[in-house]
Amino acid sequence: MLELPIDPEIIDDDNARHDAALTADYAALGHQLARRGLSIDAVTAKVASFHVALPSWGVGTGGTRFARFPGPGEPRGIFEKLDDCAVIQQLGRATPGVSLHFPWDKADPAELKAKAQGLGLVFDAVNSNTFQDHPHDPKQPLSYKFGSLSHADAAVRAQAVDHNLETVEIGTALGSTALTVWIADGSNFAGQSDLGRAFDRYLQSMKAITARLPADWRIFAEHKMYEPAFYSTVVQDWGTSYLAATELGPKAFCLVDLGHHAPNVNIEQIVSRLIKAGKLGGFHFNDSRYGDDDLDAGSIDPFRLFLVFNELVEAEDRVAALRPAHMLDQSHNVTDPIESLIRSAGEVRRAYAQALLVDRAALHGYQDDNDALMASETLKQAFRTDVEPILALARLKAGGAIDPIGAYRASGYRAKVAAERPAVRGTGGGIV
Ligand SMILES: [Mn+2]
Repeated sequence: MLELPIDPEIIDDDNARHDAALTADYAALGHQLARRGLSIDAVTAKVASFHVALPSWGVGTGGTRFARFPGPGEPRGIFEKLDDCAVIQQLGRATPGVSLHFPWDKADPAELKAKAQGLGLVFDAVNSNTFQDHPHDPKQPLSYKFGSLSHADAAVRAQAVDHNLETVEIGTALGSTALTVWIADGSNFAGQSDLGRAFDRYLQSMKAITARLPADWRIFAEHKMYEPAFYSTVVQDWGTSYLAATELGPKAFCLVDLGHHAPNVNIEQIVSRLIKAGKLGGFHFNDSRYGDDDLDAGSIDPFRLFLVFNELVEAEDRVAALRPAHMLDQSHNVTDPIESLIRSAGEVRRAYAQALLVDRAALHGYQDDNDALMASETLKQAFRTDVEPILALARLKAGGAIDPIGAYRASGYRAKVAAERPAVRGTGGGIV
C-alpha cells in the first residue's frame, strides 16, 4: 500500500482553487493549437508519459568550494532522501525514478526497494563514486587523490573497478539497468600526467566493468570539461566520451550533462551527433551560466533546453533505438531543494511539450528553401507557446497538483521535517 508523504486533501483543496482557471486556459490553448493542426490532448498524453529521474543527492543542500549552508530539515540518509523524492513525485508526477549514488546511499537493497515501493518510486541509473576518498568503506582503503579508473597505480584502478561492479550488483538488486560513470581523473599541471596513457588506462578499467555488466544493462560515460582537474581531464568532452563508448561496444553510451561544456558550446548539435552515432545514452539536466553551475533546469537558458528537446523530438519517430535516460543533476544552495526539483522537472517537461509543437513539415520546407528567417520563426513559434495548461493538466490527471509549489508550501512539509530531523554534520551530497 502506498504511504504518500503529503495529505491528499491538501492537494485536492489547492487544486480546487485553480481548477476553473485551468479548465479555461486549457480550452483556450486547445483552440489555439487546433488552428495550428495540433491536438492538445495528444500533446498532453505524451507529456504525461515523459519522466525524468531525481538525483538522490539533489534533495540535500549542496555547496560550493567555499561553503555549504545547510537548510532546515535536510534528509539525514537515503531513507529520508526517498521521502523527499516522494514529495516531488506526489505533487509533480513527472519523477517516479530516483538515481542513487554509492557509497553515499548504501543500505540494505531489500529495505531500499521496500521503502521505494511504499512511496510509489522506482530506481533509475545508479552512480558510482570514485571522485572522493571513502575512509569508512573497508573496500576502498586507497586514495583517489590522483585518480581512479585511470590512476597510474594498478591497485587503485582495481579498487575503482571493484567499486563500480559493487554498484552494479546493488543496482541489480534494486531493479536498475544502467550505471553512470563520472570520474574526476585528470591533472593540474602540464606534464603531470601522460595524456595518452591515462586515457588508455581509463579504457582498460571501463572494459573490465563493461565485461561484467548484466545482459540488460547499459553503461553511461559522463564527460566533463574541467574541475576538479584544471589542466586536463581524462574524459573531457563528447569526442572522448564517444571514442570510449565506441571502443567499449554496444552496452556503452555517452551521457550529456548540460553543465559539462565550455560556455557557448552548441550542446544540441552534440546531441544530434550522438543520436546519429547511436551513442546517446542519456542526460543530466541542469542549467549553467559559466561552468558546472548545477542550477535549476531551464532557469538561465530555457531556449537551449528547448533546442535540445527539439533534436530529441526530431529523432523520436525516426530513430527506433533511441531511448535516452532522463535525469536531473542539480545542486541547490539558496532554494528549498524540493521546490527546485519540482520546478526543474516541470521545466524539462515544458521543453519537451514545446518541442512537440514544432511544425516539422514547415520547418523542413523552410530549411530546404534556405529560408533562414522562417525556419527560425517556426522554432520560435513553438518556444513562445505557453504550455503551462498542458503541464498542469498532466499533473492533475495523474493525481498531482495544478500548482505543485503552492501545494507544497500549503502542506507545511518542510517545517514538519525540520522538527523531525535535527541537523547533522556531513550529510552526503555533492556536484557530479
Ligand atoms: Mn552529472
